[in-house]
Amino acid sequence: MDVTRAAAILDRNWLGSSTVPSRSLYPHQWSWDSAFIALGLRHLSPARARRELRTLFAAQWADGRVPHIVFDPGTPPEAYFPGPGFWRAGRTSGLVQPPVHARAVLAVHEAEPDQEFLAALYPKLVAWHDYLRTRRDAGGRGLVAIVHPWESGMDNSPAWDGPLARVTPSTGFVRRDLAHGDAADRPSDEDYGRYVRLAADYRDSGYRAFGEFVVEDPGFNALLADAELAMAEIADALGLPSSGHREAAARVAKALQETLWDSAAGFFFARDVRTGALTPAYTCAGLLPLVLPDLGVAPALLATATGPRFRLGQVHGVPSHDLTAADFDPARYWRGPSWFNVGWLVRQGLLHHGEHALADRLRDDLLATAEETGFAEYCDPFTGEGHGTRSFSWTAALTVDLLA
Ligand code: 9YW
Repeated sequence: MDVTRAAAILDRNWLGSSTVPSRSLYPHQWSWDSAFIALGLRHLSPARARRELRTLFAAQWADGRVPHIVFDPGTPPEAYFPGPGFWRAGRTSGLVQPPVHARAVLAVHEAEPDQEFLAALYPKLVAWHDYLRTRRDAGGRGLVAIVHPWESGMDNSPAWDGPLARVTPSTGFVRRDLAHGDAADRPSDEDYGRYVRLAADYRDSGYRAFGEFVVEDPGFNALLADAELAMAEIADALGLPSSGHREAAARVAKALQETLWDSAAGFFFARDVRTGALTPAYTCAGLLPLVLPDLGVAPALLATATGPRFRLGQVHGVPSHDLTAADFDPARYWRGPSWFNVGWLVRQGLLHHGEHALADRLRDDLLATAEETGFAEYCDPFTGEGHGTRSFSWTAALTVDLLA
């Protein structure tokens, strides 16, 4: 495959200072999407990759949070729900998404060194991670808690079913997503009602209070630890002390292994902070700690990844949910299908842990599936059939990165 088709998608989805995940379904800028998009753009136009990240960080809040959506002023408000009128936070939402940005900033700099860019983004990344560390440690275990399923980036993950069950769904709103996506591929109405209720409650607390959904997600926290490792490299490149970042990464990695690792299961589970219990679902978020090079439990986690629950290397991509679970659904969003960003992250992890043959197989599969599905949002792990929207930006961008 050559990069032409993927590059054309990124061109079509470019708004002038940022990229939409999808022209139809997601017509604004999303936080972690922009980081993945920048990883691809850096090979096509480093200047555009820098612009993508600068635009996102221009919308950073005074408290350091990087909002999960930055609304495009040129797009009609009714194009996406919940839009700016719902959030009442200027041109952004008030939630966050996984902190993959430091890794992206570093990678963009490596593609084309730019000290000015790095120096401008570094303090913003420090403030972002400080916000997570100081304002989100709801459980007091040195881990970040998310306050909404959207914050995980894996909206309807089965790991959220328990904590979400406490939330009374909102009604009386109109879903815009169903106009652009097959209802069988999207979250259910009931889940969507709960998302809206949680977001409204959080908004009404001034985006401060921990509500009914408070969860320590292994994926989010592993990506924060990895981001701190990237920060150490950024600090080195800027000639600044970097040891604080390495220690921060080690602290999060230690807390992950001490509090979310289940050695009998060989897996990382999310913790429901309200009950204190681990949520029992094996989801792809529990595989993301593989991105950490010093992960002591990596051999056991790799055994789970290649075992019957995820069958890494034998199915398409990395299934978002346990293939053996009764509620595994190969088409519905984060309840089974394989997503390309997770595949890309797990491939990084395989490389860190010396699994080169498996990493190559995963790469070849991701590239073939991306092309065959028209750069779908996600795919059926068994058949490779595309689901969700097509011409999806991070699928295209990560294809570009894998081809580089
Ligand atoms: C939604 C934009 C976002 C991603 C998330 C994904 C989805 C938004 O789309 O959430 O409307 O459900 O779950 O990870 O950032 O691509």
